[in-house]
Amino acid sequence: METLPPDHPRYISLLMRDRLISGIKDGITSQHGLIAHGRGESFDYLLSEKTLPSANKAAKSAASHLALAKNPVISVNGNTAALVPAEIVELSKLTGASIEVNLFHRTEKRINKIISHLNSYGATNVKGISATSTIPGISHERAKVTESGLYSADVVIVPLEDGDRVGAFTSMGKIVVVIDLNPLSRSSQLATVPIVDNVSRAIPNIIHHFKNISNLSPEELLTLTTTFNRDATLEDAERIIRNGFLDLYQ
Ligand code: PTJ
Repeated sequence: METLPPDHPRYISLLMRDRLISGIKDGITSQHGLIAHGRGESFDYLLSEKTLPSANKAAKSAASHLALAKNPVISVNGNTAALVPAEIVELSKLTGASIEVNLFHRTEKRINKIISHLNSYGATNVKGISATSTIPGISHERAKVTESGLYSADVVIVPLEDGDRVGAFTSMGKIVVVIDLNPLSRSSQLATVPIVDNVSRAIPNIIHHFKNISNLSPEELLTLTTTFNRDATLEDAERIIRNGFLDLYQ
């Protein structure tokens, strides 16, 4: 849109659409990304475009995993790069997590454009180009990862992921944090920590929690991760999507 009035009731939603359309024009986002976003929007609408308390707990658990991690990596695709570039860079700097570009519709050209885009927000050493390692059991392009990044990571953050790779990552013994508005997607169902929330709210929320838990001991952080109940989180989101948000207050 030429001018986006901030007082428009659907300002954030329109802003996110604008970012994706710019992402396509700039060669960052794939056209499939628009379809994926529309699917996400419909779930978000049913969640009243708000972060559920259960998703907030999941974001806190994700922050605790990041604080305990030795080699955390944030996987970035064309949608995430267009929607939340500044927030991804902030989370990476705050937590020490690497950023790795990893695409379903992979081209070297698009990877380079995404890296340049993230660099313009202050990122350095974004991985993804020399992806010479392969995730076992994955036959599509998302299998291609860097040895020092996604291959050897102990904790991975994967927004808008596909279920195959989430399953493969967990089989490799990694802690997998999935951000996906669909609690029934295979990605959400297979995640160690499913955050059923919009990536535009989930990443800032992980940042918020990471700052708040920075003075906790490793034992306290571990307790935050072990007391998190992934099944209850998924059930809660599905119940609210099926029954309506007001159900929360009954
Ligand atoms: O950039 P690429 O080539 O890696 O491609 C990225 C897309 C997103 C196109 C690709 O991964 C894809 O096709 O994804 P899917 O299989 O459509 O899955 C997208 C999932 O993310 C769906 O479950 C959506 O509900 C969810 N989703 C969409 N937008 C958001 C979202 N979840 C959180 N925040 C969003 N903004």
